[in-house]
Amino acid sequence: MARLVLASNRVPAAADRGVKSGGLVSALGEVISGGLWFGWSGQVAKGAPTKAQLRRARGTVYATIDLTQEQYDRYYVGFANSTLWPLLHFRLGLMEFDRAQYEAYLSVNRAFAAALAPLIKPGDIVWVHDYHLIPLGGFLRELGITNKLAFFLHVPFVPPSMYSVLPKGSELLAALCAYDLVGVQTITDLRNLLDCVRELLGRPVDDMGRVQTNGHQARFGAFPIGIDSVGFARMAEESAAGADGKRLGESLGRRALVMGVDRLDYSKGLPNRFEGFARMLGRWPEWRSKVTYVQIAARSRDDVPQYRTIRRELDQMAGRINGRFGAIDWVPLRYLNRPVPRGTLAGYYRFARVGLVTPLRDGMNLVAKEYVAAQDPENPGILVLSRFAGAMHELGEALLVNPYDPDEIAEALDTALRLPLDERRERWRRMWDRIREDDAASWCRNFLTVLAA
Ligand code: ADQ
Repeated sequence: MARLVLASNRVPAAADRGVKSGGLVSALGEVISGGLWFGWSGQVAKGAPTKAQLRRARGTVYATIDLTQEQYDRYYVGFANSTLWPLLHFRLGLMEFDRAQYEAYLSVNRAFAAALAPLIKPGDIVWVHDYHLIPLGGFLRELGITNKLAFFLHVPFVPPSMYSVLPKGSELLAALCAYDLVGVQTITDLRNLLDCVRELLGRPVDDMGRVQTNGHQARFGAFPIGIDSVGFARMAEESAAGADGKRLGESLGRRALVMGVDRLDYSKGLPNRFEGFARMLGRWPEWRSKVTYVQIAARSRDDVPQYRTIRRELDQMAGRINGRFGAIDWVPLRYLNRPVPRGTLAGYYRFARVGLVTPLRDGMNLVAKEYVAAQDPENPGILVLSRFAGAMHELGEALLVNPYDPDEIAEALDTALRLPLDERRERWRRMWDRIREDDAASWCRNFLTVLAA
């Protein structure tokens, strides 16, 4: 089998290498063994080295490169996270554009291509991940790389009416066409992206999602990412029975647990979720002292101003909700800004009567799948899920909500808490069958099979 070369903005930290950790690492952990993983080291250095640093761990070579402060500010904080991230999450009001940041984005991608090209061997398959690295494939081609090149976008894609506001947006679309295969999460994202290719690049797309440019053919497809469902289920069962689970269980007493787990990001819809919980306690006072909501929101992208703003907003909301509804022996909302080890999280999910996942927009949302995987088949909890998470396509038996409407969230919470056991089992079984079948390994296999075809 051909060697796999992965490129992503961040390469898993040394502590995570080889062990199953979050999202991408867990999805790709199996296929990357024996391969090479290239990306930013996570370090900011005085002068950026032009050669990647190589380290080997458990049969995989990790090749990393530092960024300078200016590259970090303009490429990562700037164009990637202040232009592309808000745009692709339908948040035009938060999108900023600065030509110098775009130039830096291109030049970092060019530098990455120059550092990666010498590491690519004939026959390798190169698989680039996410919005930070859209132009990488085109720059590799310019350096004479003729290997199979693929790209996967983890975030949503917007329709042409929205995408067209992005200055230089057509250049990025054209850059996508340099790959042999471009994958997105859902058929909605695929339709949006192909509409952009048609309307903004003026290129025809055939019914297999293929686009021809100067003799090169790029294929576009939807490949919904999965999790290691069986592994996660096992971890949840063990962890719920262990010390962490016991501690949570004792602290809850007989109260039902509503659980949310996210990166602290404005796309995750946390203020509306807090408000939805508060309205539920306001409209159905019988739930007071009977339900505890635990929200774990690990700090993320602290250098982007909007992330600091939302953190302040949530701190204040949590204080207000607890001040208004709390009792001497009951804290309604427990709000933690820390990452929590995966095993511990899995156990917490299993305790939760309700998994509350209400992003305003999300490419997929793996937390929704993890919550389902973690449930006890005999007494499963119920997922409350945003209609605008990619996971909605596979998890239609969840209670689906419009995350922009806190009252709808409140109503769904009340319904979820009252749902009888046989209905919870029925809904859970269907979702579980689907995510067990469409897991991380099959996602990788499908993608690589289409690429090879
Ligand atoms: P994210 O936006 O990071 O991913 P998500 O899909 O939910 O969102 O994945 C987050 C991962 O981090 C999950 O595995 C979760 O368990 C873990 N995590 C979240 N908060 C945590 C915390 N406080 N402590 C520990 N772990 C935590 C991007 C896209 C998504 C897409 C994924 C994968 O934005 O839409 O689903 O990539 O393609």
